[in-house]
Parts: sequence; structure tokens; C-alpha cells
Amino acid sequence: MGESNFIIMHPHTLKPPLKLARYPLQPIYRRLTPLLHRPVAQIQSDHKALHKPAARKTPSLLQSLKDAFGSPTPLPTNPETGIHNPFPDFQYTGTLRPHYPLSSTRKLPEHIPHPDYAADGIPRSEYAMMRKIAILDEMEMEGMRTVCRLAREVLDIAAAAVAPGITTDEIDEIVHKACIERDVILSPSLCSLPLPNGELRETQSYPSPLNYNHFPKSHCTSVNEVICHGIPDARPLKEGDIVNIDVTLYYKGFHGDLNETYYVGKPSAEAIRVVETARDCLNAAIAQVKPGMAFREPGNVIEPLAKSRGCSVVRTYCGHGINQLFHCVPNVPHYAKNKAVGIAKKGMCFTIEPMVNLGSWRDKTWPDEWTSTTVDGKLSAQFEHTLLVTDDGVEVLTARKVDSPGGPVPIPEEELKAVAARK
Ligand code: EYL
Ligand code: CO
Ligand code: CO
Repeated sequence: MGESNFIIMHPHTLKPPLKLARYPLQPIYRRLTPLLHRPVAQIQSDHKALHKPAARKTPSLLQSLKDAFGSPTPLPTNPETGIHNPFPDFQYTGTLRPHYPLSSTRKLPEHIPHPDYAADGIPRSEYAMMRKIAILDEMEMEGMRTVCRLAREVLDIAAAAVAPGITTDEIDEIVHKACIERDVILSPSLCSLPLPNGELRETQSYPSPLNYNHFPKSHCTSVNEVICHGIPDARPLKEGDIVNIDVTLYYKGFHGDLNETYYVGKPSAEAIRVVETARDCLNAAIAQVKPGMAFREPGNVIEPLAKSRGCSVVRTYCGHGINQLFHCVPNVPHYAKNKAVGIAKKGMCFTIEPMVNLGSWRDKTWPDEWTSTTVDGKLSAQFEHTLLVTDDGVEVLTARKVDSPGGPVPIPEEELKAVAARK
């Protein structure tokens, strides 16, 4: 690993912690980081070493930390599994914790077309198209239809695996494999010769999140108080959790992006309220979309509906243009009275992806620089579709199929009465 061992604040990136480099505590981080990524047997022998002061030439790790920080929170490494929280001193807002180490970076066949950021994490082409909203021609619309159909297939495969006990990293492996299996069956009449691998199909979807701005995994999993951009890790889903699965595929030069929130086992009444409100907010916003709609309008439908159910709407993250770029104009805020620029026209493609919270709308990001959580630790839910503006309305390119897992659950009458009584 070499220098990349030195990445305690950014375990999923190769970014050096620039601020720490000139800081006097640097040697402590240098000593700590390798300890965070070592085999279980070594953790146990290191642990014994901590209790044998005579066998050491240098001060113990704990002593170094005490000297540097006063009284530290011990690293809560599970000696059986090696699973630990890499940011033990971060003020988490709720009960969820990261479960590290992350699994190693997933590989994919080189013949799959990679987006520009796949190699170095920087989506350079997105910086070029920051002004004009693209209007797709018929060929491009077909490209978006195809990738969005494949993205729906992948989300449904991942969602079918949601159950107590599965880790979010295991879901990531399912998503990753489903992406690289997303194929075109080559019609034997058009292509009578099999491919060099002997098959009559091409395999060519890239999981768009992988290395996008250095994101370390193939999709985002956001559990309970996580608003969005959760990193799949070693935490098993628990009975009563809610989990958002956000999948984006890159296929033949186009991105298709969707997400849904799922119940793990039997949900609480509150969980149903926030999840179904997020689902209804997305559907109410989609019903507004047609040529002539201003991109500031969806928020004016979403926020009043969320408020009527005692929920709030996240302001930091917005819907976005999507086509040959993962993210581009327009920006589509989900809150009311926003100042978003632009008017929908036939051939424009964008997402709506409202994030709805049980408590405060404010967000707080973990030191992994990705995981966005609610500031009060209360539940957050999200749904997302990729949309294409048509002559007189909208095509939901990532629409559910009749047999898609998940789907709406009625909010218990009692739960809505309790909210009404609160006001
Ligand atoms: C990039 C930029 C902080 C988005 C999605 C924007 C994230 C955090 C600064 C996925 C991954 C949106 O559209 C998305 N999901 O539906 N990264 C994303 N960013 C970003
Ligand atoms: Co998404
Ligand atoms: Co999106």
C-alpha cells in the first residue's frame, strides 16, 4: 500500500490528508493508520503487546494518543472480526456507525466502456457542460431509455436481496455483478458469429458511482438516518431498518440513475410515514413535468406535501441533468421557493430525487466525506427517477415494473392522526 496507508481521514481515497501533513500529530496518525487495516491475528497480538510494556521500545499507542489528545475514545475494534469505526471521535448524530474495513476495490472487465472519471476520479467532461441544458435527439433518447431500463433491472435485483443479516457491501457486490452482466443479447440473425468468449452477448455496463469523485463503491446504500451517498460496508441490515439503494449505470455512453427506499423486516409506523411521504413527493413532482415547467416548480409541490405529513425536505442535494454526463444542468431543488434556473423542454433528461426527513432538514457529513446524515439522527428516506420530457408530458425512464420489489405501504391511520394532533 505504501503512501496510501497514510489515509486515515480518507480511507476510501488516495487523497493525502494535506492538513495533517504539516501538523505535529502526524507521527501518531502514521502509527495509527497501518493498525486500522491489518489481519485479525495481528490485531490480537498487537492487543497483547499493549499489555506488555516491558516488551516495547516505543510508548504504547494508547499512551501516544493520551499524550496528544488527553483522554481518547478507545478504538472500538471487534477483535473477533476486525470490524471497527474508523472515526471514533466524530460526533455521530444517531446510532449508525461505519463498519470498516471496506472490501477491496471491485474490478470490472476492461472492454466495458468506462466514463472519463473511472481512472482518476475526476469527472472532467462535467465541468465543460455547465451552462446549456442538453436537448437529446432521437438516438440519444433511445440511449437513455436503454440504460434506464438496465438500471431498473439492477435495482430490482439488489432490492430482492434486502433482508435482515445481509451487509450493504454484499448488496454492492450484487449491484456490481449485475451491472457487468447487463448485456444486449445479440440477435443471431444480425450477428450469427458468437463473440470471442463464445457468447451471443456483449457485457458492458459500468456502475457509474465507482470512483466518481473517488467514491469507493459501485452504488450508494443509505441506512436509517443516512440521507444519501452512504458507502456500502460490513454492517448487516437489521430488522426494522430502512435502506435506500441508489443505482446508476453507464451503458453505451449514457447514464441512468434511480433509487428507492426499502423496509428491512417489519417497519415502525414512523418509518412508513417518512418512506411513503418521500415516495409520494417524487410522484407528485413527476406529475408536474411537461414542456414549459420551470425547474423551480417541483420543490413547490414537494415541500408542502412533506410538511403536511410532519416531514422536512433536505436542501443540500438536488435532482440533476443526466445524459452522457452523470451530473449536469439543470439543478432541480426539492424545497419550495427555490431559485432554480431553466424551463423544461422536450428532449431534456433530468432526475428528481427528494430526500425527506422525520425531523430537521439539516444534514451533517461523516469524515468519509460522502455519508450525509440528518443532524438529529432521525430517519431520512429518498426516491429517484430519471425522466425524459416528451411533447406533452414526461416519460419515467426508470419506472417500476409490475414485479419490482418494494412498492407502497399504507401509512397507518394512527400515525397520521398523531402528526395532525402535534400541530
Ligand atoms: C456529487 C458532490 C458532495 C450525486 C449522486 C451529486 C456528492 C456529494 C458533492 C450520486 C453520487 C449527486 O445523483 C446522485 N444520486 O442520485 N454523487 C453525487 N453528487 C456530490
Ligand atoms: Co441516484
Ligand atoms: Co441522482
